Amino acid sequence: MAAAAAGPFSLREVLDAFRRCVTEQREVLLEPYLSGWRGLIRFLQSLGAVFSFISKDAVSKVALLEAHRQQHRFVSLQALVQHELAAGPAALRARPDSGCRTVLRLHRALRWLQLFLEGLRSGEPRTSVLCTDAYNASLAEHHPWVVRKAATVAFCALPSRDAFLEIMNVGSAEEAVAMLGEAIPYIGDVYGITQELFAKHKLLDLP
Ligand code: 1PZ
Repeated sequence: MAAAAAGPFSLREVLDAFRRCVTEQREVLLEPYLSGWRGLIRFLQSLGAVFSFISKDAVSKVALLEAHRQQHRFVSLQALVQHELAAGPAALRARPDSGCRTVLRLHRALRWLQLFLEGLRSGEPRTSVLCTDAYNASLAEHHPWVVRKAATVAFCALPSRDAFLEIMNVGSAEEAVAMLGEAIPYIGDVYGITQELFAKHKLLDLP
């Protein structure tokens, strides 16, 4: 962990974290989940100040979840959900700082990521188009107009596909694309398990 943080950042760390997330019992482990998010945030921060309103929100959500994880010693997402549901669904809905509503925001963003990475892999050179399409198919419906507007403006500042593959820092463009092919199913798996868990407990619309 410390060694990885000392070297130059590579998006491979994010792949490794999401790979470690899912257990044989199909539980989502919180420690690698939050590590994966920290890696994504560092990557986002390296893209420049235009994205800082996005990374700031992600940073605060990861910090809240990390505090919950440490306070209650949650190992898995399932344990967190179980714990918060024990107070009753009404109490959970009334809490603006619950782990569940916070995970739900990151969960929706993970769907964006999955779609965006699939697009990047497909070869479409216009990253802003890929990003906008992925956003409109995932997060946009959950955001008010002003956030959608700001996000769409920021997307125009995205580097080109080639530059993007390069700053991922996993080698040549071919190697970067191969890594995406490897990473997408892991991210999809985490997304799918979380979606099922939240649907089962009727948590997909937590305010
Ligand atoms: C590579 C380009 C990055 C584009 C990232 C695409 C996502 C755009 C999201 C715009 C979010 C704007 C900031 C604040 C949003 C919050 O209002 C919402 C709802 O939270 P609430 O207000 O209910 O507490 N936050 C979110 O939806 C979570 C957004 C997390 C975005 C993380 C993106 C990580 C990107 C990794 C890049 C490799």
